[in-house]
Amino acid sequence: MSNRLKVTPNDLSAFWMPFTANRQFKQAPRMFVSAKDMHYTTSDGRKVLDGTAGLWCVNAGHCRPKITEAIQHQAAELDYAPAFQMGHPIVFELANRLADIAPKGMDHVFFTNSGSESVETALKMAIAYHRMKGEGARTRLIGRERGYHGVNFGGISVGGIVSNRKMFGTLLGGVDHMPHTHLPEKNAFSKGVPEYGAELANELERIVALHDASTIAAVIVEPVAGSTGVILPPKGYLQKLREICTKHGILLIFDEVITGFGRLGAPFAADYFGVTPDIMTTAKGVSNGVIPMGAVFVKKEIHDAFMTGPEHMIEFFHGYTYSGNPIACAAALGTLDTYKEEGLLTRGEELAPYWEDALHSLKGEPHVIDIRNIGLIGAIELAPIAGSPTKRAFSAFVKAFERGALIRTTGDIIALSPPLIITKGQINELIDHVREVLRSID
Ligand code: PXG
Ligand code: PLP
Repeated sequence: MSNRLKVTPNDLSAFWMPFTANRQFKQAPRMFVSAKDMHYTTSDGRKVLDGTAGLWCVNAGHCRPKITEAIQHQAAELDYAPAFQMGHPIVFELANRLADIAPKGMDHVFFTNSGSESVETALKMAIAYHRMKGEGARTRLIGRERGYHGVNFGGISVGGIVSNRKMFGTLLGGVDHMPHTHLPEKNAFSKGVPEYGAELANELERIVALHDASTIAAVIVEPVAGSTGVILPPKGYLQKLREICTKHGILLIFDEVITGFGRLGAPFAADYFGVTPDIMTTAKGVSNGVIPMGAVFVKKEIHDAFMTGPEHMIEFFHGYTYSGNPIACAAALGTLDTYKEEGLLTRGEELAPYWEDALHSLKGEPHVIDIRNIGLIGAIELAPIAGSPTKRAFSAFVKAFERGALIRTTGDIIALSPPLIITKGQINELIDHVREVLRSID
């Protein structure tokens, strides 16, 4: 047995775990020690089917050879190069490769190391862009209730998840929120995008009327909200948002950290919905989650607005030590190669109907009050235990792990988002685990 398998609870105190019930976890740890394709292996040697692609990021599956080899090779050749005022070849190659698969017109890429950093980058770009164009009063940012845009101050300010905000003071000023689009009384058990709610986009007009368009820099939304429990855009909603933004000169930012790189069965949600934003934030699937990386895609017009002034001057005072880190770039190139060879950026399209049927077969199982799906995303909403919200879903999570499936829960919602290499047989297996779990919990 290797040393990694000998971790005991006594070793667990130093690491303050992110978004985790630390005390509970450390009493009954759940450890993964290796992974391959669709499965993790636990410290007690059990195989666990990955129903969540890690945290929505391992789109090509685990320990894929092209990615591993690319990282190994790069680590031995050029480990790090300064990100500011210096370059290295593969960061340019990667930017071009990404621009090639991006929605038409989104042809410039700024690298970050996470979704949270991509969001901060996009918000700063939006405000600075307007200033570069002589509209320096456009500083307001509009987000949405229940939105998740990472955990940094800009992201939680435009985000709309109460527990991610309430402990952290006054946040950014000048931020408003549109209502979310979760309407279970009208849309419960919808297959794919729901019928009702497109008119909620008109709330943006109300906010514009309140502040005047000349003060608003950008609107940021997740095309499909993931973290908050999978909230889909009603039919026509995103198109409406696009129209209103265009009409008022407001930039539209799609936060595609989850929806990017094939999750919906198209390369990006912008492709899936036929709506092109002005800025698109990504992370996760760009490098298959293997090495931290994020990428912000921007339209030429936005990029070019910065390319003025004396040529020796820095145009955008922003960037990270690890922006375009060579090993992260190698991982991303290996990831793009794998996506291409296996058609993964569109594989979800073929599988989506099968996935939809499998998920909706859970209708009628104990506790289930709604089922939602799109591409290779699914959500099963459970009735909360009276007085103990989140407890029921958390027991489902633990039971599923014990049975051999990794699922994700947020509130009382089970979210599923398997690697895009999942087979039909594995879809059945995953859904059967969930079915048995629902039948076994209180
Ligand atoms: N924007 C969106 C839309 C996201 O989903 C982020 C930004 C932040 O990315 P980083 O890389 O900073 O975590 C995210 C991340 C979950 C879950 O289970 C979702 C995320 C992260 C961790 C867990 O729902 N989304
Ligand atoms: N804090 C200090 C003291 C730093 O010197 C730097 C970067 O040089 C940062 C924070 C930002 O780090 P990063 O570029 O990795 O985001």
